[in-house]
Parts: sequence; C-alpha cells; structure tokens
Amino acid sequence: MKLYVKLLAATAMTMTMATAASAEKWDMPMAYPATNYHSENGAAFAKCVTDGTSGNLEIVTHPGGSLFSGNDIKRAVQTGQAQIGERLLSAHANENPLFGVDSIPFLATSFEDSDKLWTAAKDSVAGALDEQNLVLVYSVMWPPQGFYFKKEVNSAADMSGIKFRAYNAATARIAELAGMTPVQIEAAELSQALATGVAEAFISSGSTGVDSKVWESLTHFYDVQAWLPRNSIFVNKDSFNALDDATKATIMECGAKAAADGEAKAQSLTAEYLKTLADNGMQVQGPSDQLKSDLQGFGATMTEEWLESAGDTGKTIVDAYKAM
Ligand code: PCA
Repeated sequence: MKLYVKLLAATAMTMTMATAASAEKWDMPMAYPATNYHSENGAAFAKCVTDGTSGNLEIVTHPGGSLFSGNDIKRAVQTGQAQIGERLLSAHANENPLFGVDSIPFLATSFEDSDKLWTAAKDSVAGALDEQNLVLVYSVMWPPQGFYFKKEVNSAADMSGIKFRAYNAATARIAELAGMTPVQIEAAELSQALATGVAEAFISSGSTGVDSKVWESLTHFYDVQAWLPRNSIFVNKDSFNALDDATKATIMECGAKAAADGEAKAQSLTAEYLKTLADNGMQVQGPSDQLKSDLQGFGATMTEEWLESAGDTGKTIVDAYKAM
C-alpha cells in the first residue's frame, strides 16, 4: 500500500513537471493603446486561451507598440520573433492587394456590410497569410472612417496642399487624388505629428480620434463613413503547427468569441466616440454634397484600381459580396 501511494505521488510529480516543461508563453504585440477596445478585446482573448489551456499556453499582450511598432508586427510574427500579433492588415496591401480589401472607399460602409465583405474575403485573406507563414485567428473592424481637419472642408478642392496622415496605401491614394501630401504615421505617433504640424489632417475612426485627443490640434470631423478597416490577429505558422489539437482548437474558439465581442464593442462605442469629439469642442458633421460626390469619384477610381490589382480573386470576392 505504501509503495502504491509513493508511486502515485511520484507519478503526480512527473506529470506536474511534464506540464511545467511544456507550458509555453507567447508574446502578442499590438499597436494601439491598452485602453482601446481592440487591445482590451485582445487581452480578453489572451486570457481565454491561457485559462482554456489551464496555463499550458500563456499569451501575454503588449499593447501600444511597446514590443514592436505597428509597422514591424507582421514581420516579427512571420519570422517568429513574436508568436502571435495584431495588425491593421491593409497597411500591407503593397505585399498583396487582398490585404486591402477592407479599405476600398464606399464598398462596405456599415457594420453589416463589413461583415458580409469579410465573409466573402476571409478565406482568400487567410490563404494569402498562409503563404507568408501566418495563420489567421480573428479580425475586428474599426468604426466607419471619417475625415479630421483644422478648418471647414466642403470639397476636394478645399483639401489641396494639406499634409495628410496616412495609415495604408488607400489613405495615401486618397490624399494623392485630393492633391494632399500623404505622410505615413502610426497611430501611436499621431498626437505628436498633429501637435508639431508634421500632419494637419487624417482619415480614421472616432476611436483613434479620441485615443489621440485630436481636439487638441484639430477642429472638424466629417463623418463620411468611407469604410471599416480591420485589425487582424495571426499566429506564426510553425508555432501554431507545434501545438496539440486541443490547444489549436482553444485558440480558434477564443478567436471566434473575440471576433464577436470586438464587433459588438465597436458598434456600441461608435456613437460615443463621436459624442466625445463633440463634447471636446469639435464640429462633428456629415459631408457636404460636393465633398460627398468628390469622394465618391475617388472611390470609383480606387475600386477600379483595386480590382485591377487583385485580379480574379478580387473580382470573385466583390461579386460574392454584392450577391449577399
Ligand atoms: N484607427 C486606426 C486605423 C483605422 C482606425 O480607425 C488608425 O488610425 O491607425
């Protein structure tokens, strides 16, 4: 009997040691501030995985670009410097136009349409990431994009000559079409760029406007609802493939939950963000008819350009989306 108890104790110890030896810690770099809903949602996802694997896989988030700046996160995960990360994928549309499917002006401008477009595009985007040694886990959209300026702007002509902060190729292209000068700046550096005059205007959501306390530098927000870009969360494929099936399933289940929770948060926060802008003295309004039609024109040009660059796959996605 004694021997049996000893054996049991020894077995339990070996098991504990085995668990401790196989427990893994993953770093998850994220670009946006810890208090942003994307980051909070990412932290909840990380906890879901950590809890769901009883600590065997611990995911530690690093928001605010603290581990890698936004622009470096994707490459860090591809090369295994970080095992998992979050990135605004459209910022990498130069690598594959499919990454920019969420930033085609006026193609999908509501939460409902953003969901449809993502349903149509998701598998192709995941395939493009797979080719780069990445496994797509989930994505969450930003609220609809509008323009921030420090003066009244009623047409594209009014934008000419402005230094315009861009966050991807589409935002740089809009700047170009409107005769502005694009300058690529990460959200983490946006407040400073506005304060120092490196940038004088930009397009983004109310979320990033509030994060950046944009009212300290700018005065007008035009709620044009041009598109809803997404942050995507992806894992290094080698790290993912090294996991057992149960852990892989936990990651994907937590990801599905994070996608739903993140979207709900984005939806419920959208009006609040615009109210915060107004409460801080900004003029929050819709675009004039002229501005609207100028932007629609840019949208038509950019839709054509995207379809040309994204080839058959792009056309299949847009056709499938429009048929939904
Ligand atoms: N905020 C991010 C991307 C889109 C958005 O709403 C940014 O401005 O960087």
